[in-house]
Amino acid sequence: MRPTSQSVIAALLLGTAGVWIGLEVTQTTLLASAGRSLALEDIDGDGLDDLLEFRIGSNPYSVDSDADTLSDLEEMLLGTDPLIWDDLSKITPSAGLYADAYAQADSIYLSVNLIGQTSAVSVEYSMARQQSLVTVTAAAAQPYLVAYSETTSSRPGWYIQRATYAFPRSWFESELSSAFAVTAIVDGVQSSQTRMFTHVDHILSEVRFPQGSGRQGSSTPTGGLVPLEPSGGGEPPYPGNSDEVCVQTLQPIGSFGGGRVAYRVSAAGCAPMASATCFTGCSTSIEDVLIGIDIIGLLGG
Ligand SMILES: [Ca+2]
Ligand SMILES: [Ca+2]
Repeated sequence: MRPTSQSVIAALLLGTAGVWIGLEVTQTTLLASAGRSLALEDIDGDGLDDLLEFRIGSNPYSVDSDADTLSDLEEMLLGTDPLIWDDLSKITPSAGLYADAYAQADSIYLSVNLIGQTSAVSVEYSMARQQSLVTVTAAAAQPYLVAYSETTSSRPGWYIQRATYAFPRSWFESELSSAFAVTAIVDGVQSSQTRMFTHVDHILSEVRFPQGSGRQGSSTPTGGLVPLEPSGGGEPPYPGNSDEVCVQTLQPIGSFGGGRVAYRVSAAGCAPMASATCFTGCSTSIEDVLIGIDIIGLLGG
């Protein structure tokens, strides 16, 4: 697997006149059934939490949403789309990393998934906030580990490791923008993924890339805004019932200290994610300025 690197855009919306503005967002609080927390639940047992399946649009009741024999989790690890049938003969096995995040109640859950031919991996976690960058080993992050599993892949000789961490939501609610990076060495190859958070109209949101899966790798600075805590009812939604989003094309226009980078919104809309609900005000965010944290740059990547 090639090492991956991507633009990191976590941010705020800043009006062109220097006045902070926010997109109008209508969000329904996630209502868990009585005594039941959706976080960490995995109804179909495919290794993707129900809320994570909600985030990527896969079917939380099906191990293999597109019935191509690759599980939804393996598709995320291989970089294929869990909603599009793949010809397995054209897929080259490779080591991989997939990291994602969502919020529920007082926690931000970070899901880290690795696939490789050996179970020996090296993982580091980094968190950037407005004024700080902290990098720790997996061992140091242990106090926040809430779930861990090792399973065999459907492909003989390959192994999947999953770790889920719960961090205090207050760490992120108190920051105007923040970012996570997960760096792993699997089968001797380094790869990294980032998740980027911001507040939109006081709602903690994530800057995600089109396709809803969060899979990146392109240097094209195109991002979308999604509430970090999925909207919807108390039950995991069916495919197609996606979050509210605002897909934006961002042009870098300047850098500041602490890894902060300013981007101009040159285009905005929801056409790339037709199944999603567009943020109110998305189309009028053109010419807004976002301030992101380039965590990969801070890490010297
Ligand atoms: Ca699942
Ligand atoms: Ca599949």
